[in-house]
Amino acid sequence: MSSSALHDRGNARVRTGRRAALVSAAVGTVAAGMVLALATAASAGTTLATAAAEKSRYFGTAVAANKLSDSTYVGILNREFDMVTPENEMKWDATEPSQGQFNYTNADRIVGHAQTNGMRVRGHALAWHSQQPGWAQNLSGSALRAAMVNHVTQVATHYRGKIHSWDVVNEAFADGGSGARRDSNLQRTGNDWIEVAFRTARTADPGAKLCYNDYNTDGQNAKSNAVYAMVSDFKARGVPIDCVGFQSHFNSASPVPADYQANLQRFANLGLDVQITELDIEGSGTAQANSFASVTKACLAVSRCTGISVWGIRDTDSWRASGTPLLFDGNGNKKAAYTATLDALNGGTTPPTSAPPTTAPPTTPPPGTGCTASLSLQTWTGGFVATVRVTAGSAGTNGWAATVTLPAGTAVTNAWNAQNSGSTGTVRFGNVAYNGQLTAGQSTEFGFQGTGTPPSDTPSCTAS
Ligand code: 9MR
Repeated sequence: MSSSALHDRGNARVRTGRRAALVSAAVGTVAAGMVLALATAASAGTTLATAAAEKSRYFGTAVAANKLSDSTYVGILNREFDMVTPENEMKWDATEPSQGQFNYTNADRIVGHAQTNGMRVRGHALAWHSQQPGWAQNLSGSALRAAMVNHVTQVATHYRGKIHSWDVVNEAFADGGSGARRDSNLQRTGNDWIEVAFRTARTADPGAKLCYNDYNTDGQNAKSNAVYAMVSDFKARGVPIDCVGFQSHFNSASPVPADYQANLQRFANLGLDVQITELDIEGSGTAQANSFASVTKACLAVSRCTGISVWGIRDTDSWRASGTPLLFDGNGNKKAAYTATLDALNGGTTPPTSAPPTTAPPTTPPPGTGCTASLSLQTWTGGFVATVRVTAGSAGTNGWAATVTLPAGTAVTNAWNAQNSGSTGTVRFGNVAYNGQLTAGQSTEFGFQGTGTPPSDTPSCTAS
């Protein structure tokens, strides 16, 4: 595949999503003349990840390695999310505390947890003025430039094949009306430091989408205009950039801008993906819920807005816990903001979960034996990403497995929304907890990344 085709591979991604929600309605008239309607939304998502997947998007969260031993935290993480961003563990100070000495212990724990549970990973962040180790803070000029290039190469190579998207450069523009680059030791190495970081990351991991990520760029303003100009220039000159991340940290002094969707759209129109990368909104109750809903709807309205990540799970996990800016309270209970976000993902109001008393309960389809699978590919020299669409037969599924035959020399490096057995030869991908049950005709997608020659045969599918 040509490099321009690779850079545009987001266009080729399967975006058909699942079929629109299958809604069966039973209308009954009771003696009192009251009409009751029962709606069972067979394919409305009941978690953030499944609801987002219905719209061919991911729903992610920042994760802290030291919370992976907290069972409440992990329970919510595994149930609700299909993308994780290490909150601090992949930053320069964490991964290269001494020059040339790399430590991946905590980041590897998060990546391992994601892989075990069928989630993907947003890498954060390769080059940033903040959270640099002391030795890098004391470097300048060509020594710092060389250290930055080596850091990007080493970290992106370590995680090659395991990262959905990398925040290659974070927060490189100044706040306020100047539209200037932020002054930093990296900026003082020369204005080309950003494109050098992107080219270096592409070489190290050609399968990852490469993002520029920033805050206060969520509406049209001097800062986002400056980022827009840089991205336009990169696209024009062929600098490898695939996505722009909008952090979306909001509070009463900095609310969701009225032109949020328009701003996402103008970046998408440059021919790259946009992602909401660090969403949190201080507040409570209905006002907070409405803001989360509007952000979610804005992403769904922009076809190249490929996913939303919140910046933590419970309010108490937040970097600004006092603002209670997240979707779960400190006890792990769903807040109004959660329900509003889920409803927005489902494109309306969540249907009732229990039937009115005069109507028959929804029936669970009996276990069936049929499903089919289809394969679509994005390829580059030496590697590929495969998307497999599993569709249930007339009996529906309680679980499924798709089997893919790989050419000799080909290996799976990472899978999401499925768990693989083996990585070479004949590889079986089984459903994960949240996507095994499909109603008749319903589809779900999983993916995997591999090195070598992509598979060419249609996967086989078995249902249980
Ligand atoms: O949430 C992160 C917090 O734990 C760290 O102390 C802080 C240090 O800079 O970084 C926080 O995450 C930031 C992210 O990496 C980049 N965008 C802003 C986030 C909130 O400050």
